[in-house]
Amino acid sequence: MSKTLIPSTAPALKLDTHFVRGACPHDCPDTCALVTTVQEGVAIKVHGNPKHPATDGVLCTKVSRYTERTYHPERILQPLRRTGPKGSGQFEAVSWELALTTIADRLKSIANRGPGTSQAILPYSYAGTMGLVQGESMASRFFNRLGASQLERTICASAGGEGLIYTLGAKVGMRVEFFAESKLILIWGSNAIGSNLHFWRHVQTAKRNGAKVVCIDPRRTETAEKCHEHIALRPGTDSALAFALMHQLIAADCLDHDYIEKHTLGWDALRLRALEWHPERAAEVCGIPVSQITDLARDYGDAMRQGEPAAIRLNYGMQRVRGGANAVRAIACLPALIGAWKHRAGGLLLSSSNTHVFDRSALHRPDLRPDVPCRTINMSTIGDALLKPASSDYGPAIEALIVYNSNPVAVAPDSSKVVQGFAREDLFTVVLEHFQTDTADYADFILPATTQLEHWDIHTTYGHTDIVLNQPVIAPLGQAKSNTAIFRALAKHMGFTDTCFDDDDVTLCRAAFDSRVDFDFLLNQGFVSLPTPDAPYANGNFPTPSGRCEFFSPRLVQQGLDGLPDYVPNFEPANSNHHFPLAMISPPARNFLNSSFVNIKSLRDIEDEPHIEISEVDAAHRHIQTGDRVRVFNDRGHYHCKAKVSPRARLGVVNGLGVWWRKLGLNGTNVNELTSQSLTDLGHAPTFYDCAVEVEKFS
Ligand SMILES: Nc1nc2c(c(=O)[nH]1)N[C@H]1C(S)=C(S)[C@@H](COP(=O)(O)OP(=O)(O)OC[C@H]3O[C@@H](n4cnc5c(=O)[nH]c(N)nc54)[C@H](O)[C@@H]3O)O[C@H]1N2
Ligand SMILES: Nc1nc2c(c(=O)[nH]1)N[C@H]1C(S)=C(S)[C@@H](COP(=O)(O)OP(=O)(O)OC[C@H]3O[C@@H](n4cnc5c(=O)[nH]c(N)nc54)[C@H](O)[C@@H]3O)O[C@H]1N2
Ligand code: SF4
Ligand SMILES: [Mo]
Repeated sequence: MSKTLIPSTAPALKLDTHFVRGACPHDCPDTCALVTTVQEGVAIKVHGNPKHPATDGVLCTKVSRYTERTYHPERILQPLRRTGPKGSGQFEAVSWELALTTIADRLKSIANRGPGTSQAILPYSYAGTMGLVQGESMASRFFNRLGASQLERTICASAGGEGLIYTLGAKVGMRVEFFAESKLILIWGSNAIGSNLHFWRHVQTAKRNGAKVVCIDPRRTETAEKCHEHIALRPGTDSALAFALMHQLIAADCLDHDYIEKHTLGWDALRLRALEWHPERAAEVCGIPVSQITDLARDYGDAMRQGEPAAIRLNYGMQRVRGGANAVRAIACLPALIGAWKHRAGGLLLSSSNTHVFDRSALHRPDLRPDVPCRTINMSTIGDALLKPASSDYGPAIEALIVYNSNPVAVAPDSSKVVQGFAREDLFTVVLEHFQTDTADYADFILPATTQLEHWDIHTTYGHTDIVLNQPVIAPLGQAKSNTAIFRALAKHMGFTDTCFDDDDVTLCRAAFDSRVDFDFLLNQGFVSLPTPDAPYANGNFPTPSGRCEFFSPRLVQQGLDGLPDYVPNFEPANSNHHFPLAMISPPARNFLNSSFVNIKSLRDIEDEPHIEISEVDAAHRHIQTGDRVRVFNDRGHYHCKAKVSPRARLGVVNGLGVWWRKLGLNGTNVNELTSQSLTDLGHAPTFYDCAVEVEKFS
């Protein structure tokens, strides 16, 4: 991590050097504001914008090397057509005209069969870029106009998101900068140093001012190491811990009765449920000492007694299990119990993404959809979806798949099914990409997409509250086109005459917030901070139907579900009696971003080789030593990697850091060969970290 001030500390610059303001496109809560140095038309260095408080001139290692990504020798810079079998990665260069005409003809042949047949076409995209314009603007318009199947975008955050919305009402929480003033910080299901670096800065300030910091994570991460206390619970047991904390708060009467009375719903019912959770019971479930629970409850309660702010940085790592949404619901009740929200440095932050809502309809144009019912396909079960035949329930089999901003063959669970689906000879697949990823290997056509240095975009964030603009730094390399340009061109080839397919990218950037944002100001400064309340729930005003923090959710009852949060055990509770006795979690490697950057050699070298961390005891049982090649397996498949006997792994849990490209793995697979397509309690999200395995030495 290097802090660079521009231009004061920059070396002597040539006359034709200039700087362009931008935004980091990646799926990361920090949404940094960038400044790129351009020399003689070449982007030579990407820095953090020192004027943007949330970025503070600092970027993570990955993105400070962004020019390596843009100018990478393996960038795809012309349209490619498949020449070998699917998955073989053999392609030939073709012209844009040939690619677009062939793709449009194929899509038309599906769409023109009759009403609703376009549902055999599926877009598949996620957050390769978080930009509102290169994300879903022109692409959504295109698929809406076409009447394609809709994609339920659940692969990351929808369980926790739902949990939060049913409890607090929206993805709005504490402002990240106020963590610097907190006196007790719980970092819960988050490896902040690895994946939320700019939040960690505020933690360091708080620590210097005497705050106590506790990390709740099965893995002893680089973050956990630097906290005062690390609670290494078993994966998927967070709600048990939350209930035991409530139990202790009740027992010690460390409750803000006034806040509970005025601003919450369902306390009597929640109280009874919490009283079932003696710390001893939770300790057993979580696999941690009772004292860690009672000490944490004491600290949390003391914060209230002493009028000091207690804050929770919850993150998505703890909701990738069967009970992910229930766990978020239980944890999101805690701040209200002690009235922590009354202080701007107290409360909780999971996501800030609802703080400034952009004009989705203006960008996506759902009004373009034909007036016929349309199905939705869940991206998290793409393996099963691709393998399903036509039926009256399901509708037509998927015949065409258009992938952009995502690498599903590497990142979606239960890869062997995903690969089987992508390998279908009768499936027509188009992939818009920078690189020949595992997914691109299965494409009929690969279309070369621009990187963030080559296109316009506008960004909201889920970790702070500013809006950041991205201006192009250089012209598109080779024949690359932005996603918007590709979908505009496809629309023309389909014969779509709607004028919205003429909108250019600056028009789209402006449409996202319309008059709410002064676009000239944004152009000049690169980011804008719109007014947001310092303490959103200090006086209640929760954006739930009741206006209260809903411990008990009448909306869930209406759906036939439990109105209260509960402990929902994992689908695959690994234990020593089990066939597959180890629980595997697969959190991100620090120098990759999901599967992005795995092909950047300088970053891959830091991450070494695909590996699994295993505790000393579990390794000894299996005669495994660091450096051994191991086979990690369950009924779904097997994954070969190197073992690291490591204090980062707790007893009974192995950490298979992700998400490597399959083709760079030791046996052509990655961790998702082992994960399942089972979905979470709410939000239909994947359960990546609810996965039982066995590990053996490979000989
Ligand atoms: N460097 C880097 N940064 C990233 C990413 C990346 O790949 N690399 N990915 C980005 C994306 S898409 C996202 S969604 C975020 C993800 O970042 P986070 O929301 O922080 O989620 P994860 O990194 O999945 O997991 C965070 C921590 O949760 C722990 N964990 C796993 N299971 C459990 C559990 O059951 N309970 C608890 N309490 N903890 C658990 C993991 O060990 C991990 O250390 O980060 C973003 N930032
Ligand atoms: N086992 C396991 N699996 C996981 C996770 C885990 O923790 N463990 N994490 C999950 C999470 S949280 C997430 S969010 C998903 C992420 O899954 P994805 O959203 O698929 O993220 P990436 O793997 O980064 O792949 C994004 C792709 O988009 C491409 N791309 C970037 N910008 C552009 C652009 O402007 N145009 C086009 N056309 N392409 C672009 C990149 O080159 C990259 O190949 O993975 C999930 N998978
Ligand atoms: S990945 Fe995150 S920390 Fe790194 S530059 Fe982008 S927004 Fe900042
Ligand atoms: Mo994610």
